[in-house]
Amino acid sequence: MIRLPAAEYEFSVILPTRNEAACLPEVIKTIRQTCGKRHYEILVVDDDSPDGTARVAEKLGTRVMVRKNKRGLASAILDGFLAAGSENVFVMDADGQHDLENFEKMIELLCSGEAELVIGCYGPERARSMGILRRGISTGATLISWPVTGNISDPMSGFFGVKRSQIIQNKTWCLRGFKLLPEIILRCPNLRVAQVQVRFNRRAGGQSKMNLKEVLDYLNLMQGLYFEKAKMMLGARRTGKDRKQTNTQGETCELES
Ligand SMILES: Nc1nc2c(ncn2[C@@H]2O[C@H](COP(=O)(O)OP(=O)(O)OP(=O)(O)O)[C@@H](O)[C@H]2O)c(=O)[nH]1
Ligand SMILES: [Mg+2]
Repeated sequence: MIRLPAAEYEFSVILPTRNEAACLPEVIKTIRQTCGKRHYEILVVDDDSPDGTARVAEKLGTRVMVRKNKRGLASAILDGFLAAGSENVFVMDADGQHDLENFEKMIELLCSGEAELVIGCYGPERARSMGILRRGISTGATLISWPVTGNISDPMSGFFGVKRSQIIQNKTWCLRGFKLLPEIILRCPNLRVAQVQVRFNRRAGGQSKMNLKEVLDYLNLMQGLYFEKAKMMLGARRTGKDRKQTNTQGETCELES
């Protein structure tokens, strides 16, 4: 993977995609309208979507990373961080659900250094936009994460910005399932955090990728993070170059340095 110097842009926007060809043009147009003449990049991290998402992204003139042999939202985001050409990196969904009304504010907070982690927190309209089952899953997932994520109001958010160096310097990630933010909050505990309310729109097209497997992966991830949190609280965190942290299936993922 080619890694650009992390200071090339004021900020990077990572859009993880799996079959989002229908939504991507509008999402990219909105980002461009919102960001105006700022010096930034959009990086689409696509898991070889059969609907031609990568081709659409290329036509729109964004950077595109196609992952042929890998799948998974959390790992796609991590690969985006590795490839990003800025220290200030934002992640958002490519389905139009994240309203960019307050994105400018999030950019200012992260780029000025006032915050090192900026989280777009959804308002009550998100719950109203979901069916009962999806709402139950979302509420349950948030409740389960709180022992790990503390007083963050929306640790399940897929819209956030964080200093790239904080992610890169942490060598080990569970990378299971759909959600990366709870793991960032746990593994980077000393960040200055800002929470910004964002509106939540209906999906602009395509289909949600949330399914039973993602729910089970999430439970597996949380089990691993609980274990990690307990170790941290007991002060038993191992240190050193060869440190490895395992999830409940004994898997590890180590970032290249
Ligand atoms: N690269 C990559 N992107 C993914 C994968 N799964 C989901 N995504 C993308 O991640 C973003 C969020 O996925 P969604 O299916 O909208 O999930 P969600 O917003 O949490 O769930 P809904 O509220 O039901 O839409 C979208 O841009 C997806 O295309 C994956 O396995 N790989
Ligand atoms: Mg979505």
